[in-house]
Amino acid sequence: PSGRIRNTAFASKVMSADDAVKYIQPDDTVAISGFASAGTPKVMIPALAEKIRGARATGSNFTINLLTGASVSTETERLLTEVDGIALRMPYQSESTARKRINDGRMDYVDIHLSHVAQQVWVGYYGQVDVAVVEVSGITESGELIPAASIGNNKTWLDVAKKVILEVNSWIPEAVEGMHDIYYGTALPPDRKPIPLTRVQDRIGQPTFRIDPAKVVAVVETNCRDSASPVTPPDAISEAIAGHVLEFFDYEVRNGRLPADTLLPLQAGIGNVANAVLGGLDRGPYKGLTCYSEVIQDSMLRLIKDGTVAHASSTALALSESGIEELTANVDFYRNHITLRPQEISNHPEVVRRLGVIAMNGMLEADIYGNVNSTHVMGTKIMNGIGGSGDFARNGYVSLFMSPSTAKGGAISSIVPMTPHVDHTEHDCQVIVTEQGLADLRGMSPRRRAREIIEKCAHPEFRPMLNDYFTRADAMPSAGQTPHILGEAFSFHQRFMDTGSMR
Ligand code: 0RQ
Repeated sequence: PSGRIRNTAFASKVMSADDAVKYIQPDDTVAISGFASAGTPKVMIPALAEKIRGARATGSNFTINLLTGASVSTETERLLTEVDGIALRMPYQSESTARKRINDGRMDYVDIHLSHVAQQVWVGYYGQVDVAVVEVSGITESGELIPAASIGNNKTWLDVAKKVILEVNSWIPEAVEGMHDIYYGTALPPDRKPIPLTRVQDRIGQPTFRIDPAKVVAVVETNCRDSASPVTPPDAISEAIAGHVLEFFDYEVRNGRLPADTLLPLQAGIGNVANAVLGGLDRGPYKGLTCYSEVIQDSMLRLIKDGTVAHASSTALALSESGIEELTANVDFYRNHITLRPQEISNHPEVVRRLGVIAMNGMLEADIYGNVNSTHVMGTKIMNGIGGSGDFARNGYVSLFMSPSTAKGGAISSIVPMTPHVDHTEHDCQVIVTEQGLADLRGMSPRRRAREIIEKCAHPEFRPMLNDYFTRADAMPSAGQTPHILGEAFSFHQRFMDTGSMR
């Protein structure tokens, strides 16, 4: 065994992935590490996909239920999906092969708030977890596990699984030790206690996972790069959205609702818009900002390096190749500015509310009243999943949703009369931003929200159609508090389905 396994009880369990895979059986519920591109097991999944392929070749049906932190590496999603190896997937995916299987009705997918996963598994909504496969960066002399580049639900998986297979990845710099904060104070009601985290940089747990060595059936050694999260440079639309958001921060500071230099802890979703917003922060007057989010993208490393951000808390790193290089070359520096936590803490409603997080998430579409659809294209086909957006949006100090005003080359308006699927209700969404402008909905009744959203956020091509819909709905005797023409509320979507355009 390599020097990464400093405990003899674990060293005696070292074996190859091909041997370890015997511990995974058909119909098992398998919980794996991995959150965004970081920390997915590297060799057990290919071995499992091969085992499933072999079983299928002999005519037997071999599927597992797969529980993860969030999305896992693209290769992992593909390998298991292509052999039809997954019966049920929970809680998040963002990969085209898996997405297609789900939308074809060939894979069950349960889409839940990321902060809920641990508790729901603890109380048994997903039955017994048979096997956990968890990547770590080392095992200490006393038999505790040093985490890798993401935490996700690993603490829960290690606690609840009947059997545990560890992948010890020596590619991860040893100096990550100490970047993690694993909180062991969570309990189920009625014994739940307040989570003692009052500042982003607080450490409330320990740097390692505890594990009952008797459950560990195999230890597999690897030396594999984490997969990378590609980032493309922000385009004009993302830059415009970012510009509106940064102006909003200035406005809030001028109105005394946000501290001038440091604002409040920021959460930014994944994707180019979020990256553009974060990327724009170092052009502003800010110093010593904090972030309380679920992933750390490349733009964050730059902000930490130049002092714009003092501390970032998340559950995973989601870096590009060059981001991975930067972090690995300077782990000792970043370790003092980054804390990785279990996702039930990084996304915890209690902590998000206490810290006053500024929540900024992407959306597919919003309706004229501010209900937001983040997950279902045309109301039926899943895109990715709700992820952590709901954890932050409902509980944040102020909650922004951002999107280009159109999609698919202008054929789709992302402002519609009524969203055919709702992830975030009008009550969870205070600000909507597109490249057209920013609608500040705080303190507004539904009618005023509709006028504000149409005027500030809708694309000029769609504005007259939306105004026409709202004006006619508002004139109906049945208009009520939130006017709608029910037979027409989804007419934009229907027109797209029929003609390929909402126009
Ligand atoms: O599809 O690439 O096939 O053209 O949706 O759209 O504009 O690239 O936006 O990457 O920011 O993703 C909501 C999906 C936005 C994301 C969503 C099509 C569009 C394109 C992507 P193509 P963009 P983004 C946790 C944060 C939920 C989870 C979450 C998401 C593709 O933000 O998954 O928030 N959110 N996690 O063409 C049909 C529309 C569309 C549309 C866009 N109205 N109808 N298709 N698309 N709008 C919190 C953290 O802390 C990380």
